[in-house]
Amino acid sequence: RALDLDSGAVLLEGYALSMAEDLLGAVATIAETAPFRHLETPGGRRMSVAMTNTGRLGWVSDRRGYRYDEIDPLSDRPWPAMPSAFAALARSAAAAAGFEGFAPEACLVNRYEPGAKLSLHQDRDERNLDQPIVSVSLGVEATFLWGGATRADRARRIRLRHGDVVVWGGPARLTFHGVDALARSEHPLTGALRYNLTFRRAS
Ligand code: MD5
Ligand code: FE
Repeated sequence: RALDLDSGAVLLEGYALSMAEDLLGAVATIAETAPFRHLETPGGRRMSVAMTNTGRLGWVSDRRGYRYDEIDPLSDRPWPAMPSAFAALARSAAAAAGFEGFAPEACLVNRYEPGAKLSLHQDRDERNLDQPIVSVSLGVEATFLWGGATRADRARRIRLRHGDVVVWGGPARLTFHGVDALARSEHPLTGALRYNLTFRRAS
């Protein structure tokens, strides 16, 4: 089932369900090379969401700011290569939402433990804002905050469940958004954790 959330955003309910176990297995493999870590914000705060990346580019944050980097600062080596099944899933989901030819360079993997959240923000570190962002939710369900063009706009609350995929493109691309503190809950595949894969074209 495809649901138009707003101009540009399409929720594909359960789109990744049949692949979820394989995706989680691949995430575990990625984390052997590029472990999950709590990045520091430019303001010096530790993010409650733990992150890693796969693909040519990875998103990082530190005292110097936010950026995409080819090198994992923990290992000083390139990020682990993006599994072909990841790129294929992102490409087909984007096409299902009307974005043909999506070829992600970066997959940011977010890991939420109970209480972890993402404050309202815009994703604007990518050079090419014409390309959508594809996000895949796995494990414990979360409440997504879907705001407007300004931080002050009232946010809608959208439940994102295991296997859901959202394609954020067009006018939705710069919408303020966040994730509520994760409730303490259990999922058979991930225990208390939620994972989110976000596929991006960064350059
Ligand atoms: C998450 N991650 O659930 C979300 C999924 C992030 C982040 O927000 O920056 O890592 S991506 C949600 C998203 C991306 C781009 C645009 C919009 C939402 N939007 O217009 O609402 O961990
Ligand atoms: Fe974001």
